[in-house]
Amino acid sequence: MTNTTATKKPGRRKPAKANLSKEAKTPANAGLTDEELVGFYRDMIRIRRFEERSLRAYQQGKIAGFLHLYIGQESIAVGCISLMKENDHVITAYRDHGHALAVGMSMDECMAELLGKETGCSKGKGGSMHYFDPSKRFWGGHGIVAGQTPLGAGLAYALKYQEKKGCTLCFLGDGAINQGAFHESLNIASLWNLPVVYIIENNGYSMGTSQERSSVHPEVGLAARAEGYNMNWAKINGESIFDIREGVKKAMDLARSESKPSLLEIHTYRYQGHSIADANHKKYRTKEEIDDYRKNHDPITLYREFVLKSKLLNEEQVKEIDLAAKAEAEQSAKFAEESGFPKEEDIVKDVYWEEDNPDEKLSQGRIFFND
Ligand SMILES: Cc1ncc(C[n+]2csc(CCOP(=O)(O)OP(=O)(O)O)c2C)c(N)n1
Ligand SMILES: [Mg+2]
Repeated sequence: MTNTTATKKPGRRKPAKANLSKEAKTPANAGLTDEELVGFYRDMIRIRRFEERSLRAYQQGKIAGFLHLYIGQESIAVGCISLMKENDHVITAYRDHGHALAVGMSMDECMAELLGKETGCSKGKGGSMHYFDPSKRFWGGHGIVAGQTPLGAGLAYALKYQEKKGCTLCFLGDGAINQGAFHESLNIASLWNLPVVYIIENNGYSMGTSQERSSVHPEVGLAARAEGYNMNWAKINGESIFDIREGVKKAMDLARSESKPSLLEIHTYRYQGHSIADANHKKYRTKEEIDDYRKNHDPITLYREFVLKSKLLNEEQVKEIDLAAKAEAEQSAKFAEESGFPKEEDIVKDVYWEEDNPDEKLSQGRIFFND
């Protein structure tokens, strides 16, 4: 058998440099109000400042367990979630702080969750990887790589079953794309025409493994795997919030109007290690690579240049937004520290819905061993 691809190593291609002034005029963005445009800046900065403060809390020994930071990827959560309407849902993996703040969860409840406090969004029992807020149609925060992808298909199935015009945004990392559950989800989503938009946040690494070393990568990109499932796909430059909105809106419209799924790949980068416990992240990538992204491709820096250039904000106002985000993050750390830990007797509460609602129990099985 001749293998024509063996010598090719296309790897992860960096997309062309973003031109935000031009991209702001594309159909998904042209109608945005000044308030909305400024709001994107505020939302991205709030996520970054919240996470920087959470990093400090971790270093101070206040957070137990994992802390996966989203710093560098903020444009994706903010851009995609800004397109959500009333019947749309969102679900993601463990790198979930950005998505949670973007759907409108408060810094207080998010920081308290990191510290394991009862005022946290998951009552202190979920931690960094398991933020939830069903009232905002935010279904987590999942620690099993690709575990959220069949759930994303299920949320979309529910929409279709209930004949609601909506869609589900299901985020995953580039490392999740080789999981069997993900491929089963793509198959069933396409076979049953489910309104789900799968969004690969391609930050180039799965823990310490570069994407080139873990995934067969067609020249056109990872999302092209959707071809095998007869599914719509696209590759998007994550350094531009406008490019993100333009590409994602098309997929969301397709899901809402024709109940068709999509697979999108958004190129991005994480500056921190896989988690804060990943102290060796400069060993599997170069300092130059990190510096290049920070200097030339950072989505917040590029967006700040855009708002200044288009005179939406002046330097002073930009600084004010930043200071307000820092103050809010600081206040959330205080709130979290002053909150109490969950009570011992509540340990099995909120674990199984049926345990907390025995009168509405549908199943007959035993829930706990000592029942
Ligand atoms: C099924 C499963 N296998 C392995 C792990 C351990 N693990 C946690 S995160 C991770 C890497 C995932 O990388 P990626 O999907 O690119 O997401 P990113 O961390 O870059 O956001 C691995 C292998 C896990 N949590 N679940
Ligand atoms: Mg990754």
